[in-house]
Amino acid sequence: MREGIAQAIKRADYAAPAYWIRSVELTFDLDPARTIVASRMRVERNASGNGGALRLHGEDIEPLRVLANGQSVSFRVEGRELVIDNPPEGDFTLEIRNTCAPEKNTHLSGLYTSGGGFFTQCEAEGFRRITYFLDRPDVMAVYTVTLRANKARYPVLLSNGNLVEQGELDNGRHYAKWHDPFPKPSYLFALVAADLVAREQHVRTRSGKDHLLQVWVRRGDLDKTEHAMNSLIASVVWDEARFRLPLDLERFMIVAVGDFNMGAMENKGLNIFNTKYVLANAATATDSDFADIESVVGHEYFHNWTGNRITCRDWFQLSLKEGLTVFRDQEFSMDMAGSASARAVKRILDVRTLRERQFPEDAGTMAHPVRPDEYVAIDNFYTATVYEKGAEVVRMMQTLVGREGFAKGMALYFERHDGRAVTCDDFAQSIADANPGSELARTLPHFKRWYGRAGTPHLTARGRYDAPTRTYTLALEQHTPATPGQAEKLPFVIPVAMGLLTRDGRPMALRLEDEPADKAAEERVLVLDEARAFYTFVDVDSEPVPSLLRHFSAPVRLHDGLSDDELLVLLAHDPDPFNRWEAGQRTALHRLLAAVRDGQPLQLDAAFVEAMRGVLRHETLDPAFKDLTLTPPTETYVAEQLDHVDPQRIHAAREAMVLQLARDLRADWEWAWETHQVGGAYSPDAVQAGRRALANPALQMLCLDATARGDVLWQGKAYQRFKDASNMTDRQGALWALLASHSEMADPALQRFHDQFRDDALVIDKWFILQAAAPEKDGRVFARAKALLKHPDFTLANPNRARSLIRTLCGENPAAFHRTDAAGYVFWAERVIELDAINPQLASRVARALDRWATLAEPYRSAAREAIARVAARAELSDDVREVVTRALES
Ligand code: B3K
Ligand code: ZN
Repeated sequence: MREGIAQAIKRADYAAPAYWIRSVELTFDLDPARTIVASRMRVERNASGNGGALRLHGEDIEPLRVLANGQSVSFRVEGRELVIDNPPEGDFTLEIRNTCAPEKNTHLSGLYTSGGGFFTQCEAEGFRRITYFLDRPDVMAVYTVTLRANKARYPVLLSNGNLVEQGELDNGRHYAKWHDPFPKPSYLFALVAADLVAREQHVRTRSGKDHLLQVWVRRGDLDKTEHAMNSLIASVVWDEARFRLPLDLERFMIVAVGDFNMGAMENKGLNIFNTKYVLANAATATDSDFADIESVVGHEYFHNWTGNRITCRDWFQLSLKEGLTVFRDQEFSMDMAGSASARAVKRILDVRTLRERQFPEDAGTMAHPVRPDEYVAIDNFYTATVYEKGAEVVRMMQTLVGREGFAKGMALYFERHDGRAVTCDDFAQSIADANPGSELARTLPHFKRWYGRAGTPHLTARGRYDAPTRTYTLALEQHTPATPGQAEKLPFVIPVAMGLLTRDGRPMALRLEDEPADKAAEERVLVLDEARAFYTFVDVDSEPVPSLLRHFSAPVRLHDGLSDDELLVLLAHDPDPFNRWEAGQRTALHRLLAAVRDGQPLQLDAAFVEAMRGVLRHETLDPAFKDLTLTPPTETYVAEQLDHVDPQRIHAAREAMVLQLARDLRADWEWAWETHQVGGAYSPDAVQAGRRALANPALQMLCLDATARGDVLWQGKAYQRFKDASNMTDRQGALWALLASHSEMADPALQRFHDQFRDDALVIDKWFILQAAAPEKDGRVFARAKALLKHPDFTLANPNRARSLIRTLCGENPAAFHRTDAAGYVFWAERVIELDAINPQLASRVARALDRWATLAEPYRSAAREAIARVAARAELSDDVREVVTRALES
């Protein structure tokens, strides 16, 4: 545990290092209790620096010996640094031997053990937990790595780059030597030593070069690697086709590990993955698991160019690689999805994530810009803002310069910066410079406010139709609320993709005054770069319904004042499927908010129910799209619309809405269930998955309605489906139907599920998630979650397992978590404290569950604050958790 409160690190203080490390040879004698690391570095003085002491980072490691140019040199350890006050003049060789203790490393940062093997995680600052180094991304070195270990226990020895040598040693040991020709920052270093097996495949890139792809897993898991391998091959092909970016390595490896803090890590040539994003087969993984694997495999692979070849100058620039790479993985998944409606489904899912995770972050105590200005613990800034909002910023650039223009901009970015550590400014400049005359080039300095300013802009739109002149004037206005440390907000550059529809749903030609008649299109992008602007459309024959912010063209909150009738026109006719979905969500949201505000039981009107029936029965809409449209906004999203949040009221309103939709559309759900069954062999493709995405919720609605009426017929059918399902999507769907309808058959089903999958950790994670996510009723879900802490399969030491129960309950089940007796907050505080002693990164993620405490209504608000204060009062806290709770209390 770190001592004292660490200082905030500020972006404005960036200075190039006084020394560079150009190459490093590492030798590891791997031992779980005491690993010896020998490092030999070529150190250069930075010509533009002042020299002085050489300060190397180091944390939780012990120095044994330090030599400079082969001579011993005096050094001291000062806090988390090893300081050499008088290094030799000129360039020199520095040799350091140190030890670390992988089996004691419960932080899972640095070198640690998992399932009997050794694994590393170095981003952001894990390398310093392995050896002393200039552990900062602008120091790029060529690595040569020798691993030595017991051969029987660790038959596979991997590191970055190419295998150059391997052989036997005394005492049952062996070694392998790896060389990575690409200079890289220390955060991309990786090693693996374990008993693993690989699925292998060769691919040929366009230049005719042959590359070896490997997916390494534990023995027994090979039958779950086909999808990851296919996803990797698809990623290689896609990046070459879309951005002309080829695989630059002879071999590319993915290794799965069961204990991992996040999803996966893009180490050069040796990606290390959470098993959750590798292992899948029809029996154990759902359609969305398959989709997630494809996107995470893509994401890490795409980092090879956006992140590894061009990396970040400092950690404030994290979105340079993360925002861009999320954008790339989103585009990849969309291109893989195929049909226009499958693409729209993906876009809707991405926007839903943004609005449910990033919007609250931007409005809460941890609000920060896409390029933050300061941090205490950098691991706290791997956030939805840096990732998802960062991706939206890149997407807006693409919108402003066009798809071709964006590809040209990427090419210029690589031409200018390949092999270097650069900034978000460098990226934006490249895209703009490749597109002179574009709206991006015109607005660039203002556009870059997206990087520097936190907070979600509110975009207000008002239209006025003037029948005599046949004109329609649209007024757009923006306003961004203050965020911590940023009171004043200047206007953002907001691309607003839009169209106009007639009241009977036909698209209108869009011609602004002063534009030639032949320019009229049915969709266009307005670029709002001031606080307010007016756009007058001519030749408008009747009062239109505006369809604004199509495809969610900017990460803003839109207030267009559309009536229910107008939204229903969009729901039925908008050519943009995103806005069609959005219109449906907004009609539902209006009703939920009205019920929450009045505190009256929610009663749906016939018009809404009929509109939903229309969607469900629609002849051409995609089933997955129907499911998204028929699913009301989540409780979290509803809460985000309110200044005083009563989570129990929101829960009651939403439950009532779902129940009425189940009841009033009973016959339609039956039709949906019967007509969307999938026969034949399982495939996770969009067509099959789409059918299941509607059939399973239909089953849930039928169970819900029947159980509420005391009829057990559908519960029986659900149980049967649960037992007989030929794939995990259907099995889990049926189990969820029983849980969500509070059926008495849920418990036997859970028991059976556990018995069947007791040896599959990822499926047992699902078992915990389902129970922690179930809709709360009379406190039963919370009570069960508490009891599950004592289940023999539960452990805080495994991040997936801890998240399955704790984060699901505290972060994703508001009605179970926010209780009038404050027991949820007590549970939260206890878990944060327990976890922090084991794994600060994980603890800090859980701590974020109370980010939005200040908008809670009483009695929740005071009780939440008290729980946060209780955590903050602890003397022993990691920087990670300390930063989160301190910021929470400052609001
Ligand atoms: N770059 C890693 C994330 C590292 C998180 C460190 N706390 C995975 C990714 O974004 O691809
Ligand atoms: Zn990433």
